[in-house]
Order: sequence, then structure tokens, then C-alpha cells
Amino acid sequence: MTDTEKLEKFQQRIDNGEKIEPKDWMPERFRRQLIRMISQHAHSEIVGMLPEGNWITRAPSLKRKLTLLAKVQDEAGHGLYLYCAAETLGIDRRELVEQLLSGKAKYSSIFNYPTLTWADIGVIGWLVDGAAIVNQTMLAKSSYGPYARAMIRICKEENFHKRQGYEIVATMANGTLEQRRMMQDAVDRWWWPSLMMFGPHDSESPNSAELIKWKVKTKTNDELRQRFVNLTVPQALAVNLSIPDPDLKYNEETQNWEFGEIDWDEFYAVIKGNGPMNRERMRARNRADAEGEWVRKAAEAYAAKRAAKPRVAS
Ligand code: BYC
Repeated sequence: MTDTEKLEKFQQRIDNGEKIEPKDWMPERFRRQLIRMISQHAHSEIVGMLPEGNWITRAPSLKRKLTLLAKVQDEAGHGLYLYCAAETLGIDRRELVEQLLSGKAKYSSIFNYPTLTWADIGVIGWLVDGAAIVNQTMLAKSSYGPYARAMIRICKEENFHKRQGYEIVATMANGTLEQRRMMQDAVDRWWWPSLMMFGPHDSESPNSAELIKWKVKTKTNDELRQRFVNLTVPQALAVNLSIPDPDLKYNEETQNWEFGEIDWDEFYAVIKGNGPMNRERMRARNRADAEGEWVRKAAEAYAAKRAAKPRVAS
């Protein structure tokens, strides 16, 4: 088959709703787009452990500490499933990690904001995991088999994360005046960065058209952002918290919550490395990598020793 014929057949398989698997033929650009997206997603899970990890030692009760520990461990697991999914595309994990540590690879903008109070932990579960679920439920139908399958498991765990977050939010929103104020302050700080998680407007998104043609994404950034707002505003109202957007209003006709404009200057500053916590996050990941070097060396030496040992038939 010529390259054009291969490409046509590939597109036909996608249009028929078939999954593309690692050993199938795929255009180089498809492979590169997937490596970009899946590895950024993996890095986001790993860097995403830092803002919440900041509160493990200061959780207000043993129950809260155990739940937070479990959530942060889940995120490490999500990172590992996603690095495995990226590796099926023929790239080595160490290369991906180097891209993160050198600042070449992106990770989600949301993790470049600080967690100032315990209320932030509730809001991250509710808004950040809530946004992630909206995005990832769509990605669970992605055309690349290993990514779609990783998403199914991740979404199940994210649902638990969202519920634990909203439970913290509801408890504090119904607590003392001071707790309520603390929760409203957290919502005020995290609302707009959560909307930024979905990426630029469709008209400004260089990758969307290609990803949608290949059904890697099946919905656009703006469609998912609107879905998130529609799901989340009633949840805020249910616990009497307000959304920090004077332009927010319900449109009866479209049944959408219409919202104001995102500060795109802030978004681009954060993804270029100039957000409030970018440098701190990179320092923390580089430190962890250096401190873990002896573990990797020991594991490699052990694997080499086992491989060299003659096997005895049982
Ligand atoms: N942050 O053409 P566009 C989580 C970049 S973690 C940073 O629209 P695309 C969780 C984009 O990469 C959540 N960068 O891109 C973990 C591109 O730059 P490059 C992470 C962003 O790919 C722990 C440029 O802007 N989820 O769930 O069509 C605890 C133009 O954008 C962002 C994923 O990674 C951003 N927010 O769409 C709790 C999901 N937005 O690469 C929760 C998988 C855009 O060309 N990824 N950029 O240099 C996706 O769904 C898509 O990649 C995006 C962007 C929607 C993020």
C-alpha cells in the first residue's frame, strides 16, 4: 500500500469507531500528538501530587489524613498508567521524565497555584478533579486503545476524589462563619484556574482540529468547559457558595450557565513557566529525581544480576 492508501485506511478505521492499537500502522503525526498529550497528562498527575501533598501532615483529623494520603497515592498510580500508555508509542519513560525535569514538557496549568488553607484541599477535589472527570470521560472514548483503557480506570478513581472533595466543601460551607469564609476564599481563588484547565478557546487551539479528526478528542475545549460550568454551578448553589463571576447567568433557552471571559494573559503566563508556583514545582520534582537516583541504580543492578543468573529448570 502507498502512504496515501495507508492514511485513507487509517482514517476509515477511525471513522468506523475502531480503536488503534500499538502495533497498528499509524501516521507519525498521530504518534507524536499522542505522546505529547499522554505524557503531559502523566506529568500533570505526578506534579499534581505536590499541592495536595503539602497538606498531608496538617490534615485536620486522622480520617481526613488517610483519605488525602489515598488520593495522592492514586495520582501517582495514574501517572504510572499514563507513562505506560505513552511507552506503547515507542518512547522511553526516562526520556519523558527528562522532558518534564528540563522544563521542555508542559503539565496542567492548575498545579502552579498554591494550596494556602485546608479548604483548598476540598476545592481541588471538587473543582479540579471535577474538571478532570469531564475531560477524561471524553478521553475514555479516545481512538487510541491504551489511552482509552487507562482513562476508564482513572475516571473511576477520580469520581471518588471528587466526592471526598465536595464532602469537605459541604462540611466547611455548613460550619462556623470562619470555616465558611475560608471555603469561599478557596472557591474565589480556584474557580478561574479550573476553567483554564480545558485549554484555550477552540478558535485559539492549534491542536484541536487534528485531534478531533482522529477522535483522540471527541469534544472541543469550549464544549467541555461549558459542560463543567453547567454541572458545577448548581453544586455551588446547593451549599450556598458563590461563583466569583459577575457575568454568570442562566440562559433558559440554551440551558447553559453563561460565564465571563477568562484572563488569558494569566493562562499563557502560567503555561510559559511564570505562574505563582512553577519554579517551586520544578525544583521539587528535580530534587525528588536526584534523591531517588540510588533507588533506580539499585533496581537496575538487581535486574541485571537476575538476567545474568542461569535459570534452573523446575
Ligand atoms: N495547562 O491546542 P490546545 C488531573 C497547552 S491532571 C497547560 O488546545 P490540546 C489531576 C497545550 O498543551 C489534568 N498547558 O491543546 C491530577 C498546547 O501546548 P503544546 C491534566 C495547556 O492538546 C491530579 C497549547 O496549550 N489533564 O486530571 O488540543 C489531581 C495549545 O492548546 C493547558 C490532561 O492532561 C493547560 N490547562 O488541548 C487532580 C488531559 N491547556 O503541547 C487532577 C489530557 C492547553 O502544543 N489533555 N495547554 O506545546 C487534554 O485533554 C488536552 O491536551 C488539553 C489541551 C485539553 C489539556
